[in-house]
Amino acid sequence: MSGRWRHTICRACHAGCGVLVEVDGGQPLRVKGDPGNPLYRGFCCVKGQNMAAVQQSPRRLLHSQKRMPDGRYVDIPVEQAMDEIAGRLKSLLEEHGPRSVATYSGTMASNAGAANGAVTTAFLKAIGSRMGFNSNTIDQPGKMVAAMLHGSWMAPPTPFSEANVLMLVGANPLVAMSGGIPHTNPGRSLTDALARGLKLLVIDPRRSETARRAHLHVQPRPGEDVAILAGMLRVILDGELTDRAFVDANVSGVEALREAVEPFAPAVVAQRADISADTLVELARTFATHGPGVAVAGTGPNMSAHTTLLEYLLRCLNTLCGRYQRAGDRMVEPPCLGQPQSPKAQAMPPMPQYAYGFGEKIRIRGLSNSAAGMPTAALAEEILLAGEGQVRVLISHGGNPVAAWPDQLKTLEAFEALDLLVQIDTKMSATAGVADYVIAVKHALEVPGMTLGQEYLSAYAIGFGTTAPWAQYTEALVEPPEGSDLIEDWEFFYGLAQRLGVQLVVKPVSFTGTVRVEGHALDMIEKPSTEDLFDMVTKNSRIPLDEVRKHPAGAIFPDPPVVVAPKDEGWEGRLDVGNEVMMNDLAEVAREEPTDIGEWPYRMVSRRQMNVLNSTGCDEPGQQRGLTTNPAYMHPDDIGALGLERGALVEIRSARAAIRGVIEADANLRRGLVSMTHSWGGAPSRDGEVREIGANTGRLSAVDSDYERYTGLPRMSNIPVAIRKLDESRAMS
Ligand SMILES: Nc1nc2c(c(=O)[nH]1)N[C@H]1C(S)=C(S)[C@@H](COP(=O)(O)OP(=O)(O)OC[C@H]3O[C@@H](n4cnc5c(=O)[nH]c(N)nc54)[C@H](O)[C@@H]3O)O[C@H]1N2
Ligand SMILES: Nc1nc2c(c(=O)[nH]1)N[C@H]1C(S)=C(S)[C@@H](COP(=O)(O)OP(=O)(O)OC[C@H]3O[C@@H](n4cnc5c(=O)[nH]c(N)nc54)[C@H](O)[C@@H]3O)O[C@H]1N2
Ligand code: SF4
Ligand SMILES: [Mo]
Repeated sequence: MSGRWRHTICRACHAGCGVLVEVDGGQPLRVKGDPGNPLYRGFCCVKGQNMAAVQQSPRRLLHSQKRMPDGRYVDIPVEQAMDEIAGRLKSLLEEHGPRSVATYSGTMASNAGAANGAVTTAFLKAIGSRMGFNSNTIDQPGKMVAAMLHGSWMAPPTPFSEANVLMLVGANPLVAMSGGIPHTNPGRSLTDALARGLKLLVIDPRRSETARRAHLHVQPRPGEDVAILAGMLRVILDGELTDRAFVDANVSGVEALREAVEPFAPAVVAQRADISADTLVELARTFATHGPGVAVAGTGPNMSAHTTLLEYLLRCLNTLCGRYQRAGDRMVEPPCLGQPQSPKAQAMPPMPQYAYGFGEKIRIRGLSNSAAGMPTAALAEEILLAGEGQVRVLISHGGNPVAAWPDQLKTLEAFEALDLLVQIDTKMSATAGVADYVIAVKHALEVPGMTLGQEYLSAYAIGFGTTAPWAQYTEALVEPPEGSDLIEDWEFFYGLAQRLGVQLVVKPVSFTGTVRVEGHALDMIEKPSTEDLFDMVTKNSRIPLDEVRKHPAGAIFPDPPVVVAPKDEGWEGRLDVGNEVMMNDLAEVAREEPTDIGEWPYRMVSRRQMNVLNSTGCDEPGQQRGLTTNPAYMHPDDIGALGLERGALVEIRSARAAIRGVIEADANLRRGLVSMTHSWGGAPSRDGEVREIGANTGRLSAVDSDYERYTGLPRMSNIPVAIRKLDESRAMS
């Protein structure tokens, strides 16, 4: 390796690949995979490869921006911006109280800086606001809520490296680096696993990149996943295919579940989901009898209504089949930079009081905090509703609400009504374009990084994470561009706290919540460094950060090993597969009538693409590969039946709103669908530029009419739509 190549962590998505970057004269030239990396094994996707270009992108913000009364944005020194914002915050806090100030942390908040989350949390606490929102509740919030209703096994689920069967419900880890297959080079991981005999089952209305490698790919109607899982559970219970010993010792509620899945006979489910009854039985039998292994769901089915019920039934499936590590098993991915864990082969019983309806209430549709966090999908309405408690200030960082939140028109209306909108970003994103201030921040290569956030993935949900205790630290490798005036997200919150005269206390990160950790009061006069913060959030970690710092290429830290302890003497905790609220919801689903297609003959379904991360990268030529829009993919026969052709301009209309789309063919789709990536495009005023900037599918969702009652998550996939050809010459004017 030439001296110019340096090891670093890619921070262009959550996967944290260990990569190599060529640095010359203080500038990054190229980024590539690290063939010597034992876990990522040379992997680096197009987003990672483009990191050097993004660092030098002409579209990058090098100075913070202030919006002038005429709508123009002008450069403003960041210290002055913080003075002005703190001044306005102070008077708003005095007049309206802490609840009037909300923060929103998006995907890049944690991807880009490992200390950002802890400081944002500390800031809210210091000013006394509980209005911290993040992207979790517009993602797969049912995962956390279901865990509280079902209970959690206090040791990990079956690790991927030991799985004989894997079932993916609407997840596409080969592209998303998300659940199901380790995010550490998923392609290679899957190839190896298939070679050792893993059976892969995929349920997805699209023959996704991952589905193409499955033994059994079921291509149902979208939105019928709850019925499919209930049908599988019925087959498993009827056939006595459960792990009897495990269930007898650790599970309650089996009879209630048996009764609740009764209406989901294979023939009934087959009819609803438009699959064959034999296939459903095969799915269930294969999953139950080819263990160990796990079942995992992704965003598609979570966003197609019933996120909590879906995730609850998935937990029931894994639990009835006993898909957890047992006493004496070695934990494959114990935390390194996170707090130590002591896994035990026993059930943490349900805590329904912490599932939903607790903590901070919002004034919208009876929603409140949940195990997944505050309901982001209702924040726009909370901003719009006048009266005591109204949110008047939003500080958004590492996220892009105008592009990513469901119901774009509502979001825009709300942001218009805010007293103050601050967007912390690297670019003039869709949200930056409507903000009062845009705080310009450093690029990942200009700041230190560490893999603490990646460790969270295995704690996030069953089937996430990787196969080894991996940790890496990287220093800042290049200086910010000359003449720029940039900070990090956390420095903005620190700067405000300083000016408001409040004390910040930062806590080490614990993923289980079972470890009590002491906070660290920051010096509010001498600003700490990012390195200082890294030390604070990793204090008492299983592997000291200083040890990890000695291995710039990253390393696996197996010692000391962490082994699952036996059940405590007299422990009585049980996992519950018969939660009453969930069983009632299931009964409701059983009673659902097939929806009348009426004026909405197609269904809009979500998908992700490798070259962009949500809205990040859509505008980067190095990632676009010539495709500057997010096409509206349809089955070729549907395109023909509509009298359209590839490249045609269409209007896609839901009951809520309409967007424009550019038609593209995809024979991997079921008929009757439009499959599009989210977070492209701009506000309605830019609809004419659909071929240049894409279209915003979020606009098709309605946050207030079709949403889940526990988390507020609206329908963001499987949205009924109509499609109509547009006259190009008129549409573009
Ligand atoms: N219709 C539909 N809507 C969806 C989804 C869907 O599948 N369908 N998916 C949902 C999901 S799962 C999620 S998680 C959300 C995502 O929601 P968000 O996290 O709100 O959206 P992103 O597009 O990821 O926002 C990233 C922002 O960070 C900025 N950025 C890039 N690099 C940096 C950096 O280094 N520092 C900082 N501070 N900012 C940076 C980008 O310019 C961009 O503005 O979207 C949701 N919306
Ligand atoms: N390259 C890249 N990676 C990403 C992201 C990105 O934007 N780009 N985003 C990141 C984020 S924020 C997240 S949350 C994860 C998400 O990771 P995943 O959940 O794996 O997301 P997708 O790749 O969109 O896969 C969702 C699949 O669900 C299918 N689907 C849609 N509707 C339904 C339905 O009703 N039922 C079923 N069974 N399937 C359905 C879609 O066809 C699609 O194949 O990915 C992360 N990784
Ligand atoms: S998957 Fe791509 S973007 Fe994500 S960390 Fe790895 S190289 Fe970077
Ligand atoms: Mo997400």
